[in-house]
This record gives sequence, structure tokens and C-alpha cells, in this order.
Amino acid sequence: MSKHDLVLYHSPQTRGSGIVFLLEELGVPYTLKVLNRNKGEHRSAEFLAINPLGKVPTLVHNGAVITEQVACYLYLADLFPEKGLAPSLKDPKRGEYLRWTAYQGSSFEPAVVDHALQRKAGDPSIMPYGSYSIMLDALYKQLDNHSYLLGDQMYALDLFWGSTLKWCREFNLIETTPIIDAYIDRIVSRSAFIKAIEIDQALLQKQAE
Ligand SMILES: N[C@@H](CCC(=O)N[C@@H](CS)C(=O)NCC(=O)O)C(=O)O
Repeated sequence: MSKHDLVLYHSPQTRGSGIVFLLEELGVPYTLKVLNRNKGEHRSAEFLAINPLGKVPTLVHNGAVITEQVACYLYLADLFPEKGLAPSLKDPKRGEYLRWTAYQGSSFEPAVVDHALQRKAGDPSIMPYGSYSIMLDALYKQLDNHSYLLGDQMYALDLFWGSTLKWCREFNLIETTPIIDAYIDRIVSRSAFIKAIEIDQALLQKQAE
């Protein structure tokens, strides 16, 4: 068993693309198993046995199945501590790192989906994210005075947030500010992000043949 024995189930231009970005940033070997969603490959019995939701990203490592983007980012960054993309358990930044990584799945995504679908907002006291604007303001405030979410050092969560915010900006799901635009651009200009885009383009081309 090796820590490099990583398999990522992925479809191009999905939430899986962020995990490809992270793997490229880590510079570790991995195997991509590409699912053609147009052909319904993510609904095959074989894949549903691994992830009953039929969703990507789905990571398999030494027999363990890791689903949910948040878990995939945390898992991979911890698996390669020498790469410096996760504060260690003893690092005072660890709590904030977990907080702002979990925030993506627990608060940001549900708020953005509710907002995009124009669902009637419930009272902030019963919504898991308060309100869309409270949720977004808190995130943006975190980026007011630094280059990265936790200060001047980039961690895996910045790859997560940079690519998430870019995607949301493209689909007009959020309004950005010059500070947020600069943050997104700082992240997506990284060579690992450009490589992940190229991988997706090649996969899309192959799937279209
Ligand atoms: N909660 C999941 C969501 C994953 C997700 O929605 N993935 C989409 C692609 S962006 C998917 O696999 N959709 C396939 C389908 O259900 O048709 C996560 O955070 O990873």
C-alpha cells in the first residue's frame, strides 16, 4: 500500500476539476478514471457501488472511498504534509483552516444553490448559513486584508475557494469585488490550475470523438 495509490473518479468541467488542480499542485502521481456523464457512466452499477450518489469527485485511496469536495481537499492536503498545503494539528491556524474549508460545503454551496433557484429565504435562525448576504459578506471580509484566506500563506483551501469563486463568477451566481477578483486571479493563474484546465479540455475532446 502506498500513499501514492490514488484514484480519482472525475468528469471534465465539474467539481472534480478542483481536485485535479489540487493533485497537480501537490505534484503527486494519481490515476484518473474518467466518467462520461453524457453517456450516463456516473450512473453505472459499478460506480454507484462506490458512490451511491453517482457524484464526482470521488477519490479512492488504499480501499478507502472519499467523497465530497471538502473531504477530498482535507484528505489529500493532510496525506502529503511535506507539501505544506495544510497547517499541522499543532498549528494555531488549523482551526481556521478547517472552519473555512467546511464553510464551502456547509454554508456557501447551499446558500448559492438556494439563491440561484430563487427559493424563498427562511428566517436566518433556521437556515444553515444565516442568509445569502450574511454568508457571502463573512467570506469576503476574511479576504479583506490578506492575499489568502488565512493570511499570507496559501493552503489547499485557497485552491478550493479560488476555483469555486471563479466558477460562480462565470455563471453569475455571485457578485465579486475587486479584492475577490484579484484573489480568484491569483489562484487560477497558477500553473497547476492551467494544467487542470488542459486535462479537462483533452478529456472533453476525447469524449466528443
Ligand atoms: N456534495 C458533492 C457534490 C458533487 C457534485 O454535485 N458533483 C456533480 C458534478 S459538479 C456531479 O457529479 N453530478 C452528477 C449527477 O448527479 O448527475 C461534493 O461536494 O463533492
